[in-house]
Amino acid sequence: MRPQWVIGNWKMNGGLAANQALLAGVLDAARLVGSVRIGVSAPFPYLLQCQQMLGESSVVWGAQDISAEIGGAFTGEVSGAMLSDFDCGIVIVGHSERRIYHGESEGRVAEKALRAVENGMRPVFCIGETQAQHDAGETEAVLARQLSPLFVLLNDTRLAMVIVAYEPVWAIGTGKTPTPEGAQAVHRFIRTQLAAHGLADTLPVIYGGSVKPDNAARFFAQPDIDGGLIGGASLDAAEFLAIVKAAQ
Ligand code: G2H
Repeated sequence: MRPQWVIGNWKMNGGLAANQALLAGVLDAARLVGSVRIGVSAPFPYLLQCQQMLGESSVVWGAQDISAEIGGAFTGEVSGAMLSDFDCGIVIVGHSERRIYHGESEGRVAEKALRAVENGMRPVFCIGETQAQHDAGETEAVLARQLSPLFVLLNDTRLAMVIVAYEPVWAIGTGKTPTPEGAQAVHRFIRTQLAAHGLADTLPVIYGGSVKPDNAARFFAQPDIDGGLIGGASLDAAEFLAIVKAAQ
C-alpha cells in the first residue's frame, strides 16, 4: 500500500498573519490524521515561517519553484541550496502556471527536478494536458513527452525521489474535473511510463485540479491515485482538513 499525500499549493497567496492561522490548521490536520503525508508549498518569503512552525511536526514544506541553475548571476532566481537552508523537503516543478506564464520548457522543468533531488528535496513534478489537447485525444502523448526529459536526466535512484502530479490544465482553478475514473485511467498510463524504471508500483502519483472536500474522496479511492495537490482549497484550514481526512 502506497501512502496518500495531500500537498497544499498556496500559489501567490498568503501573508504572515494569515499563514500563521493556516499553518496551525495544517498542524492540527497532521495531529488528527497521522496516516496521511501532508505537505505545504509556500511562496519563497514564507519558507522561514514554515520551517519555524512545522519544524517539529511530520508536515513537509517547500517552495513552488526552484532554479535550474546552481548559483551566480541569475537575478530573481532561488537555488536548491537556498531552499535546503530552510529544510525544504519538497518543491513543485513544472506547474502549468510556470510552463504557460513563464515559458518553462519540458527540458528546463526536468533540470529543475534534478536540482531538487541533488539538494535532497522531492520534486513534485507536474504534468498535464490542455483542454485542446484533451479534446484532440492527445493526453497520453503529451504526458509521455513531458515525462521523457525526466527519464533522460535522472537515473532510477534519483527518479525514486519524484512525486508525479497529474494536473489537467483545464481542471486547474476552474471547478471542472475529470471523472475519478477518467483520472484513474490517466494515472494508470503514467504508471506504465514508470514501469521501465522499476517505479510503477512505488512512485507517488497524485492528482491536482479543483480538488475540494466534496470530490476528494472519490479521487483518492482510485487505486492509482495517491492523494492530491490542492490549490484553492488549501487556503482554507477547514477545507484542507476535510481533504486530508478524505485521504485517510
Ligand atoms: C492545480 C491546483 C493546485 P486548484 O493548480 O496545484 O489548484 O486546486 O485551485 O485547481
